[in-house]
Amino acid sequence: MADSPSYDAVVVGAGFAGVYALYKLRQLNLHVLLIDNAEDVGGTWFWNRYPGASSDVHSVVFRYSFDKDDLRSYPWPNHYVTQPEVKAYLGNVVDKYDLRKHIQFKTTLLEAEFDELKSLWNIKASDGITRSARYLVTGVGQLSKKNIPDIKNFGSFRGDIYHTAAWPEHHDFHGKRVGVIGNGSTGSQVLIELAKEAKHVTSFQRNPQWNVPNGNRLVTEEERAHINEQYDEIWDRVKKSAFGFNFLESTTPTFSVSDEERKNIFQKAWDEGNGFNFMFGTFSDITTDEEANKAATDFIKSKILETVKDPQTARKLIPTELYARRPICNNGYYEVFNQDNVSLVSLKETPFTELTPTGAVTSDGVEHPLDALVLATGFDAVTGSYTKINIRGRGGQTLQEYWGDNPRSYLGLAVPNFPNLFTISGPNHPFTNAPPQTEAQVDFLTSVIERAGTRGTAEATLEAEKEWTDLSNKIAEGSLFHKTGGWIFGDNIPGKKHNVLFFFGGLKDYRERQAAIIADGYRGFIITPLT
Ligand code: NA7
Repeated sequence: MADSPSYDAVVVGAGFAGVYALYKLRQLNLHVLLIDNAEDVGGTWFWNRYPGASSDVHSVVFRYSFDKDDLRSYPWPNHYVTQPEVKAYLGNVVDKYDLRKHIQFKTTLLEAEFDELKSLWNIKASDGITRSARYLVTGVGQLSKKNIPDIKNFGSFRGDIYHTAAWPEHHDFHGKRVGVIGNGSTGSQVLIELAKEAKHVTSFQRNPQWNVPNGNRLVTEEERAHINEQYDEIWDRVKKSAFGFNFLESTTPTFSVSDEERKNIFQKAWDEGNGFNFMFGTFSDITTDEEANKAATDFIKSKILETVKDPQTARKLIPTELYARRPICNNGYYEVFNQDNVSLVSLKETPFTELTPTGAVTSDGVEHPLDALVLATGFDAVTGSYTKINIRGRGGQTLQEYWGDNPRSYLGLAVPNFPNLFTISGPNHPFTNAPPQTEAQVDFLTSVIERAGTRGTAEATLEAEKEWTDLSNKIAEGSLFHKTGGWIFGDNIPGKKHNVLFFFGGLKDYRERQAAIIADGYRGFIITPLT
C-alpha cells in the first residue's frame, strides 16, 4: 500500500520543458507543484538576458505547437525572437492556462531522495520545506551550469565580471573597455551588441568558429497571414524533420551538383540566413563527409576574407577545424571586426597568463586594459545541470555516482534505479530545436505517468538504457561532430570525459521510436500500478 504524497508530481524548472510538463500534468488533473530558483518563468531564457540574447531558430517554430489559437494570434515581429520576447511568451502561456498558481518561484531544489518503501520522492527545497511527490520531473535545462574559465589571478580583477548566463537586470557599458571571453553563439551575439555601446570591446577567442548570417528581418503582415494559414503543415513538417526547424533538410550530396550550382546554393542559404539551414538545408553530407564539409568552409572562408578588412584579423577568425559544431549564426559578426572600437585577441596564439586588477595579460606580455569582463564561456552541458543537485535513487546513490564518467539514460528521459524520475533533456536527448524536442519528451513522460497512475511506479530497465546509449553512440560516430567535440560532447569542461550527450537520430526518428515503444506496451519500462 503506497502512502499519499504531498503532490502527485513536482516539476523543477520553469523553462519550455517545465512549463509544458506542468500544463500536461494538470491536463491529467494531477496535483502538481513547479519550483524554479528564478523570480519568473523563462528557465535559461530568464537568466541569459545579456545584450543581444536571441533565439536562432525562426520565431514561427520557436514555441509550443499545441495551441493553434495562440500560434495564430501571438505576436512575433521578427524572424527571431529576442530573450525578452521568449520570456514574455512563456509568461503568456502560463497565464493563459492559469498555471502560475502551481508555480513557486525563488525556490531551489536542493536534494531529492527516492523512498523505496513508499515509492515516492522526498524533495528538499531552499524554502526549508521537504515535500513528497510520486513523480519528479526535472526540466532543469541542458545549458544551466555555467562554465567559469580558470585564469591565474582571476580574483584580482577589480572591474565588473559578468557571465552571460547570470546577467544582471541593469548594466551600462558606455565609455567602458570590455573584454569578451568566448565566441560561441552567445559570445558572438553579445560582442555585436556591446560594440554598439562600449568604448572598446576586445574579443578573446580561443577556437574560431564558422559563422553565417542569421538573416533577421521584420515579418510582414502578409507573410504572417500566410504562416497562420499554414501552421498545421508547418508543424507536420517540423515533426517529420531531423532538426525541428522550419526549413527543408537537403537530401542532395554536395558533389552531385556542378561547382557553379553548389556555389549558388551556398550563396542562397547565406543570403537567407540561419546556421542550421546553412549546415543542413544546403547539402545532405556536410556533417558526414570531410570533402563536403570543406566545400562549405571554403565558401564561408571566402566570405570572411571578403568582409574583414584587416588581413591579420581575418586570418585569426578563420577556423582550421571542420564545420561540425553546433552551427552559429548572427547579425553582423564578421562586420563588427571592421569597427575601430573592436579588436580580436587569439588565445591560441597568445593565451592568457593572468588577470590583473586592471586587465588581462596574454603570453606576448601585452596587458589589455579592461573595465569589465564578460564571460561568454558556455556551460557544463546536460549533466552539469544535475551535478549541482543531489538526486538519490535506489540505495541512496546519486545520479552523478550512477553516471560516473558515462552519463546515460533511456530516451534522454529515464534512468534505471531512479524510478518515477523523468529527466527532460537528460543525457542523449534529441539534438533538435528545443520546443518540439521538449514537447516530444513531455508528451511521452505524461503518457507513462498516465499508464502507471498516481500510485504507480515506472522505471527504465538497464537493457533499454544500454540499447539507447549504444544507439546514440553509433549515430554520433557517423557524424563529423564527433571529431570536433565541444560542449555537445563535454569537451569544454576540464576533466569531463568525451561522451556523446545527445541523440543525433533526429526528431522524426525519435518520435517514431517513442510511438513504437508505447505500441509495444512501454517497452523498456517496468510499470507497476500500485494499489
Ligand atoms: P559555447 O558554445 O560553449 O561557447 C563558449 C565559448 O567560450 C567558446 O568560444 C569557448 O572556446 C570559450 N571558452 C570556454 N572556456 C574558455 C576558457 N577557459 N578560455 C577561453 N575561452 C573559453 O557556449 P555558448 O554560451 O556560446 O553557447 C551554448 C549554447 O547556448 C549554444 O550552442 C546555443 O544552443 C545556446 P572553445 O571553443 O572551447 O575554444
